Amino acid sequence: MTAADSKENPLKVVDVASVDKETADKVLEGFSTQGFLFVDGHDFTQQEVDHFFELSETFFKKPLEEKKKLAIDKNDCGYTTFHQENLDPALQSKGDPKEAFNFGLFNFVTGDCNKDQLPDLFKDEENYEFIRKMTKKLYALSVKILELLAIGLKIDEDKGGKNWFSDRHRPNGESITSMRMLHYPPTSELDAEQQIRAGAHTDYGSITLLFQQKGQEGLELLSMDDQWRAVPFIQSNNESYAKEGKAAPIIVNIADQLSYWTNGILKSTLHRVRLPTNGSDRYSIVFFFDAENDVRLLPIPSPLVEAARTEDISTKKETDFMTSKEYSNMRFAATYVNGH
Ligand SMILES: O=C(O)CCC(=O)C(=O)O
Ligand SMILES: [Fe+2]
Repeated sequence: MTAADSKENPLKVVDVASVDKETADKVLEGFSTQGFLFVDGHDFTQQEVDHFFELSETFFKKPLEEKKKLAIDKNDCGYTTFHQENLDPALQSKGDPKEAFNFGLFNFVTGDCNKDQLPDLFKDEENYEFIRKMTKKLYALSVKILELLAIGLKIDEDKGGKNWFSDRHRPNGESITSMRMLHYPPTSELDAEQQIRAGAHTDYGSITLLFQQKGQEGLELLSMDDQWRAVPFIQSNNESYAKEGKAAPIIVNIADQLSYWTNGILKSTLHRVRLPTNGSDRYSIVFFFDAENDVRLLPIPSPLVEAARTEDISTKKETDFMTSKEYSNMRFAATYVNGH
């Protein structure tokens, strides 16, 4: 058995129900070591998560031709089909055997997104209302995590304190934040050799939130001892959460821009999706949260981040620092065409 086949959970579980120093320290500890955490004490119910996945399955079961009509556009919204993306071109010559639907152009005040490009299924009044609700909850949880990080990094109160990051991820700001439904069909329907379903990669933006379902695991990360480890589906340690109908803990990871911005204190960890041959379908839902496009990646007023700086910035002007948009353009150019 390799490390990747172990069912043991390699990640810490942190309950973020309250935003305080103790929680912030735990969040910082997890993100500055493995770069991934299970977040519990969130606001999602199991019913909501199940319904979200039902909508995703209903969409992906539609005929390929119908889905292809919604092909991904310049805003990174829409459908990408099998082998269209390649997260690890060095190892995966054919591209990833997966399909995806991206939502974007969000306004998190209203929860609205790129409605014009959505399939009728998601435009349906009730379904659209539901998607808006989920979008707002994803934003709220992401902001909470950024607040905890700002507290953990000891950002000065008079420099913005716990709001330092969230002020740069405002609900109606323009950003490339996207929400993505993913489908990995069983390998028997594709090339039986292709066990790697999303090649090894790191995400681009600030943080990523990910839902995977029980019995459909497959996410693996490169652990601190350089071994691939599976991230299992876990239930909450807090029994009252299940009684209240809360969903299981959610996977959250740090992405490249936030790692870069914090001088590497927060770790952006390589991960991939590997599925057994002849297994079942896998569906996952991912929220890639990014800073506003125009935000400059200026030095973060944190003693911890300052202490980790290796470059002399004393002669740098404000405009010498990249904007969030410039950073992501640089990353997109370095890898592949669409997606995170
Ligand atoms: O499907 C998953 O579990 C992970 C997908 C992923 O890492 C990504 O799309 O960036
Ligand atoms: Fe990823």
